[in-house]
Amino acid sequence: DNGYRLWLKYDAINQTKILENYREEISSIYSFKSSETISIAINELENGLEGLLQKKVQSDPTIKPGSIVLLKEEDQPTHKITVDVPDHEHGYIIKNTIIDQKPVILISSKSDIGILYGVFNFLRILQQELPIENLSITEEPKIENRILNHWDNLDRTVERGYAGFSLWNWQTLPGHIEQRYIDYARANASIGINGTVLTNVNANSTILTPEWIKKVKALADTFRPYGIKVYLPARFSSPIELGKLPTADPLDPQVIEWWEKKVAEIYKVIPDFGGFIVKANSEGQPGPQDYGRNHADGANMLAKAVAPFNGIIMWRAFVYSNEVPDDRAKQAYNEFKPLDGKFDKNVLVQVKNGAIDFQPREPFHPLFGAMPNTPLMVELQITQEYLGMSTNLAYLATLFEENLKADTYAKGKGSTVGKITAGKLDNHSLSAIAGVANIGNDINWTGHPFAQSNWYAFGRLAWDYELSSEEIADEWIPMTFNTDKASEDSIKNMMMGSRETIVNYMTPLGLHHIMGWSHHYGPGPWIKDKPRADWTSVYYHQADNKGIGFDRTATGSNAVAQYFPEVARQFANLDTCPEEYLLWFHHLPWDYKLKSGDILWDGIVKHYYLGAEQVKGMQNTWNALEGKVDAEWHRSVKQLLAIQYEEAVWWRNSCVLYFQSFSNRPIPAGLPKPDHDLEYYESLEFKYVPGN
Ligand code: BDP
Repeated sequence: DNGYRLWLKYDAINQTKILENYREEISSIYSFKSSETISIAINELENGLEGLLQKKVQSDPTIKPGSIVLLKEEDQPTHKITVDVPDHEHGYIIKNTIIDQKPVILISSKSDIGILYGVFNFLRILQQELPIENLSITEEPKIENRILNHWDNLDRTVERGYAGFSLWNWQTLPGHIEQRYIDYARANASIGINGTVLTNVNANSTILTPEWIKKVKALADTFRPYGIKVYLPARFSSPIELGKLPTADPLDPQVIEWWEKKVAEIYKVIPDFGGFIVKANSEGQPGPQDYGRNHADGANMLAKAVAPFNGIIMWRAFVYSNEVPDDRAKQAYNEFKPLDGKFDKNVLVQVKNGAIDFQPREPFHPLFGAMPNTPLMVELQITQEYLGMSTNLAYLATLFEENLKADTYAKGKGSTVGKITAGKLDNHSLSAIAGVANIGNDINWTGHPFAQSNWYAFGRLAWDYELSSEEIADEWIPMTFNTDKASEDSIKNMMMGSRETIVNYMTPLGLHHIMGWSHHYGPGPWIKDKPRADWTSVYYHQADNKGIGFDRTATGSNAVAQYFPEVARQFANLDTCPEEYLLWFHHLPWDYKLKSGDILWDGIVKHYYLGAEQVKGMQNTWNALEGKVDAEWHRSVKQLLAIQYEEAVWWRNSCVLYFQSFSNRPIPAGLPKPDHDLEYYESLEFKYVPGN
């Protein structure tokens, strides 16, 4: 199995009793009306059931006992049934019921897409080998726009992409539709993703030229029956680059007109175009501040252009400047909070999960809860820019869950990031969530086979941010591996601990941003003296002979004050600050006493050693699964785990030796000494890292 089929494998059910039962219970597929989307749903059922049940289950124009009945709510009366379906257009029910005195499995929704989602859920139930006698499922998405952000460039390289080149073959578009595009749409629909930004936030205005819009249209047409809208990044300076205007000032009438025309041109070709994402005045990207305007001026100008077409603008809050003499972690809040309430109704502010940048662990971004009058959407990174790229096994659902469940206390207890993103805390009807895609043209889509679980998990959490990472693993594992329960359990254990393992050997106890220069691969705690201090490591760890950590309390940058008081107090106080955030918020002496009784230096070192040991543990678990999982997967993951172990040791040795040069303390007794000295680790250089 080369992994191409993702979680939609539909291999035969291996428990005979369950298989027999399913074969008895399911006879045919009935659908009252057809449409492109319903045909897709039927096709999916036919293929899925043939694989899972090892028998052909076909469409039938009459309802039979055991039919799977696909019915829009409006067609229920014709069939003399009334079954409540969710109000949400994309919600659905799956229910055992009786039609014409025949027991059937009914999948019903207000919309065709809802039915397709229901079909995928039904197949998921079978893939998990769950009972189907008493189904009574009601589902609806908690977030309206569930969007992948591709950081794909027009030359098909992918920024921070580690799974090959971009899926979008711009050369042969629009004439040639690759099967991949269809399979991509299908995989996304199976988890409820309903939007995709096709190209990089570090945008190229060429994508907005007529020739390229035709290519985008071809993709939009392909994705539409799967319920997926396309979005594009808007390069703020496009009126200059494409329109030959002297300015891109958002208040300039000519600029406004240029965007209005451009938007009308796009909608003429793609009537359901989703809208734009904008990275402005960030890391060198152009933006409204180039003309003395603010983010709201820029966002609203674009928002007005797309509003007549129901388009939205996702304006990113990932802004920071090395010219601002303040903690980078504070800057987005300082810039955006004063703009709360100043954005047009169809603007969302897109905020990364943490205030720095997709680190293995970050506290939640203080903007969550701080802008009640603006719909905020969280941006999660599915691609593993800072978590070992595609050589490390990291099940990120635990990270996503930690973030979505983080409590901002904006309106008292329970004001979670998930709730804010869903618009439920402040009653915004517009809501969205973004995940920076980890997908490329590798045969298995994601590079590391296990990275498929992160695409899956993002989709599932986008649909229901209250799901737990464990529940999601419980779905994904049986869908992906056709194996026994005990093997599933050990895979799950390995996945559930995998992100914490990486935190241990990369950035334990709240350390952050100490990776290799520019490409972000491997350790680089020694990075200093670069053109921007906020791109160095020493800026973040602040290690010296006395101690280590970034003081973000009142004695330091006071970034804690950006949180609501309950949270601010918790982080600021050493007695209550969770140790996983310790050095994020505090600069502490090397002999500071940790809860374990260890002094800080020993604690740091032990985390690094533990992390590397844990990778060994994963290797052992995986080795024991030989013969229990697909041979190709086994070989591939085994090799990757061996690389990961080397990388874990590389991280461990580099960081321990480097920090030791400040602490001047020995490595605690019983732990082996690194093989080389610090100079050696500092001299290691990597000439080729993908996605840089
Ligand atoms: C950082 C990446 C950089 C992205 C930037 C962003 O290193 O490549 O362009 O974020 O999100 O994580 O805009």
